Amino acid sequence: MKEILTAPFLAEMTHTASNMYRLGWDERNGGNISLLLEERDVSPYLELSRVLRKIPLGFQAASLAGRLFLVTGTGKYFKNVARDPEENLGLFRISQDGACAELLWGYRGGGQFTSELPAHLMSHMARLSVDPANRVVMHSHPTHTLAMNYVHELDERKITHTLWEMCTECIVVFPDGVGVLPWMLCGTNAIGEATAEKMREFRLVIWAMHGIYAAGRTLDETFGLIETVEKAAQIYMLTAHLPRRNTIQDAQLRQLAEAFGVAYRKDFLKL
Ligand code: 2HA
Ligand code: ZN
Repeated sequence: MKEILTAPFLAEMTHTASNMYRLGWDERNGGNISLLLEERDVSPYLELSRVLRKIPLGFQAASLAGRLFLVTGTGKYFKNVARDPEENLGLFRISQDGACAELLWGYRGGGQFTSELPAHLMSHMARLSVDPANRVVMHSHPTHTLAMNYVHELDERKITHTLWEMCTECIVVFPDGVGVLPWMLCGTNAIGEATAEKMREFRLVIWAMHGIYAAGRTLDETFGLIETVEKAAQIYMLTAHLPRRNTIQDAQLRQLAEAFGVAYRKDFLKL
């Protein structure tokens, strides 16, 4: 067996968590990441039949039975993931009955997966049903995105439109727009189900006055989605209180989407 700390997927996970912390998106234990792995990626590093312990999920994930996930731990700080991956991350398989996580590595000292696992696994199920190549779900508390929640209407069309207007490339990066959930109690199956419902339509979902969820095929792509929204939200917050002299017009947004060949939410433009 090769040393798991040398696995590329682990390096990428720790690097991503460190970057999210560095950008101020994940204070204290804020934020969580889940990465769907293939058996062939994990088998050089772990004996897949050796289950350390079984942790009940508290919900049904039957359509993910047998799938492997690397997930940040509950109560753990993104700040510490790179320094001690085995304490702060866990790698588990969903049991055949879809009711348990079979821990194969990590959560050292009796830890367990993030309290937001319902939102993560339900979002994986939703995204896989529209994009079989989806591998990542990421949750974070990016500062300007959150600030914008307090001063902008929390309407999907309006918030997406404002974000698209803030940087030329936004409509190319997230042509499908940003979904919005009203404030809800976090860590519950209910917010998980609501997030997953939005994830059928959007790869980005704002949790009002809390943060954002993103889904994508790679850690880089998913990180980039949040990074682009956060950049646009920062520009909005830098300019919202000033007289607006210029803006990107809807016809120009359409021109961009057409030039880059992206399927965009036409109903989010006024043309
Ligand atoms: O796990 O961000 O939403 C910490 C959180 C909860
Ligand atoms: Zn959160």
